[in-house]
Amino acid sequence: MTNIENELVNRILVMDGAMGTMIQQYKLEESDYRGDRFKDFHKDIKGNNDLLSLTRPDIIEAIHCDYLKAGADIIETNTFNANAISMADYDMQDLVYELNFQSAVIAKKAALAYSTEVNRFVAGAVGPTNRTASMSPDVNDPGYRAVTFDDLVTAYYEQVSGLIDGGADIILIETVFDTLNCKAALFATESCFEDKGLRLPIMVSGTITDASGRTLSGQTVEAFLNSISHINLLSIGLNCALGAADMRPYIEELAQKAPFFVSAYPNAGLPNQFGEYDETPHQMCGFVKDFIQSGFVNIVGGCCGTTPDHIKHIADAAKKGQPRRRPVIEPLLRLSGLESLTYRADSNFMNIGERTNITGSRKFAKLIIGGDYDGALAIARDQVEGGSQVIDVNMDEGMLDSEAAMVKFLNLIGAEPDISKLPIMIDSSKWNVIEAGLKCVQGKGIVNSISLKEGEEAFIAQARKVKKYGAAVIIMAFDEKGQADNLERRKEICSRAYHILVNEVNFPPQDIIFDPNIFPIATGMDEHLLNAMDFFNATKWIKENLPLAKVSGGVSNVSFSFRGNDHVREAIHSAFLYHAIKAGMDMGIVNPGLLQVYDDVPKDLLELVEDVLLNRNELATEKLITYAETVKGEGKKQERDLEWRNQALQDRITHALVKGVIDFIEEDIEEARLTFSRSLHVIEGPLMAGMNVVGELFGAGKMFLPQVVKSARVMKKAVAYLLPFMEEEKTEGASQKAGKILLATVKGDVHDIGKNIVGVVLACNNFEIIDLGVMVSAEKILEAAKAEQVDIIGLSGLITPSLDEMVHVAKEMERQGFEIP
Ligand code: B12
Repeated sequence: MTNIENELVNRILVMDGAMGTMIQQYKLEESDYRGDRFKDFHKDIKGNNDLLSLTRPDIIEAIHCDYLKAGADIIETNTFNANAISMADYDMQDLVYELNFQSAVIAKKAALAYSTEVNRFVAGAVGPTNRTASMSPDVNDPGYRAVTFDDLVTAYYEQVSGLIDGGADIILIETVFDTLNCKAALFATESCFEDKGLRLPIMVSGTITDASGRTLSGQTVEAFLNSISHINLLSIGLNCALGAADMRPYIEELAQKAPFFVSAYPNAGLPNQFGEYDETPHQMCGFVKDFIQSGFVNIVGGCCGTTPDHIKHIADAAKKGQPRRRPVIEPLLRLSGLESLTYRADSNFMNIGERTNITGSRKFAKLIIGGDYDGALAIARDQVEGGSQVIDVNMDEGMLDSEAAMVKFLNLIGAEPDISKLPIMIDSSKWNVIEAGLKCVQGKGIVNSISLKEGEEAFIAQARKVKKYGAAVIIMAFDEKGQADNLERRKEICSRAYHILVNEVNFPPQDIIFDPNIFPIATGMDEHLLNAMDFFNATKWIKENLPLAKVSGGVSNVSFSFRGNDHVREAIHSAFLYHAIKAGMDMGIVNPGLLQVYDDVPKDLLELVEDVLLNRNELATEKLITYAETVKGEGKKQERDLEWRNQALQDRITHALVKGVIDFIEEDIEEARLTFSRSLHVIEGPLMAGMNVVGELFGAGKMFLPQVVKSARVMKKAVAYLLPFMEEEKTEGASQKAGKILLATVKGDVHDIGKNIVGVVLACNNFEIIDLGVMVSAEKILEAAKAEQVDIIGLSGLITPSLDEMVHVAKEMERQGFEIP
């Protein structure tokens, strides 16, 4: 443990307060900024506060000393804007190294002078620059970027180099409003450490810009955390924008989820209409004390508007408090786009959308080659709406500058929040395309793929880079001798790659995903007889022997021999996935349009398919091919097969839900309605029964998310149909309002069918319903509950983490003194 880590285990450390507002008090003029050295400089430089480290070091040192006297343990260098990109505004980019070096020297001198009783530390402050790498400043050109990842890395490298050489103890990347800028700063800092042969602790502090609870570039707090957790940070936290009061829920979230120490240095409240901060030291300290008492923080301090007096109050509170204990965080695969995606054991199979893969989708290829990026984006959006949880992007096409196409498409996706909320899988067989893609995504995505094909050296170099950019990785079972085509080779290569990654590269094992090669079945060649079985067994072996590693694969490949025969292909995909998931397959690149519900595959076809997959009899391939001849091209026709319309009512409703067939649901629901005394009973009876079948199939790996999305649509249509009848059946005589109920599906959960039904039923019983929708944070729920003065709060949520979220809401209710149920 480093010196500062030791201190943080034992006590809460205090950061200093604002530099800018302190400088303002000196009422400096242009001549002060210029000093002797820049008296003839060709541009106005008043306001370039970082320059004062060269022209008025006395003032900067005095401010540091004021904060140290007030009790700051960590002081920040006067270098917030001392990078080539921001300094270009003053035409002073050539001074960057010197500015950082001198600022660190000044701060270090002050810190040492005050390190008599306790250690004081210097944090080299690295600001966000004045440009954003993941957003376009031009509304007419959303794919444009005013700064690239590489520009930022160059600028940050120079800055960090000066800070280290000048004696900074910590590198502090702060006021992060765009996580891609932050990732570039982390990349540069790591490179600088490598080149100098040393390591300093790194602190990162983001900023939540408004009530949306997101960064300026649109990430939630957890997505931000996931995006930068590839670096072993000293601390993560928040500063600036919000005052302490509004920062609370986000600091609380970091306190629960971050494996690092947590810092908070808010502004002195929100600015008034003159842009000044009014929160007194006493008021601000009240909020900070609450952070401390709640066990949220390890480092506290102040940002805009805070003064040595604020810091003195905060330091007094910190002395009396206990530091937050870092929680043990379960090693799960944690990805992010604008939102986070955590893969848990009970997450079921993870679907990776394959339609934005130029090698797999002719339609997408045509659009990209024809330059129709809007059309290509529409395909990506379709994937999201269809239930994909990760979007695979592949631009490997001979006719194309794949690197440029990857960058352009990812930048365009970045401007579409409804798509970029998901993590991205950057898919290419060319390393340069992968690396170009990694420089465009602010979230934590997945690289698909690297392998031992070109030997260990290249593999290690690429894996190190993937880790440094902060992505999970798919490893193809491929080595110097070729692609693994039997069980033993799959085991040998995956095991070798795993041990290199974990032991030499220090790659987090939960971020390693193997693709043990899905090869076509029923090719007619003897050496392919075990293609599916070898994949299943390899999957099982990987899950049992390579701890925390995951298994993925490109599913469409398995049915390659039956191109043009969608009926058979759909059956093969469903049966293959059923067995692969049972063996432990975690995720796959799938075309939801070519998937059937396992239990719905005609029994004769299923048997033939499984005979081939499981290599159960010698004539299996021949039989399947013969069968295939009889049903050629029938894939889509199946849906129009209306045989099921002759079944009993419950079976028809279940069929419609399981198959996602929306066309007849109103007709069937009407029939059901006439047989029940109340419309609600149709929901509670046949519809719930149908949904339970969906749930069972989904849980057993026989149905997949894109199909469940369709089921949900059918269910919603059925409920919507019943709604007017339910209103008509309102409890008679109860004309008075029965009370006001707030309903919400908790943060992190999208399930709302049940909640909506509850809302309808209650409304029909004369309750007034305030429905806040899905993914609603505790703060929003309680804010609305207060504003609306509701009588009851009703929460919904169906996934395991929602239980914790509900507990959290209940605790917040207690803390805020709610007395309603
Ligand atoms: C439909 C569905 C979806 C749809 C949701 C669409 C929508 N707009 O709601 C989609 C496809 C989006 C979906 C996504 C996922 N799902 Co889902 N989903 C289901 C499914 C099949 C049915 C849920 C449903 O609507 N049932 C019908 C309604 C009417 O019943 P209900 O919700 O239980 O509501 C009743 C009561 O609970 C109660 N109630 C509900 N809310 C409230 C509120 C109040 C105040 C009160 C008093 C009562 C009440 O009254 C309702 C009426 O009786 C269930 C399986 C199941 N059997 O529950 C899985 C299920 C809930 N999903 C599951 C999973 C894993 C997921 C995903 C994580 C999958 C993934 N790999 O990404 C994602 C989660 C995304 C997220 N962040 O939330 C798992 C959860 C496992 C777990 N323990 O965590 C389940 C159990 C499936 C399974 N067997 O594995 N899912």
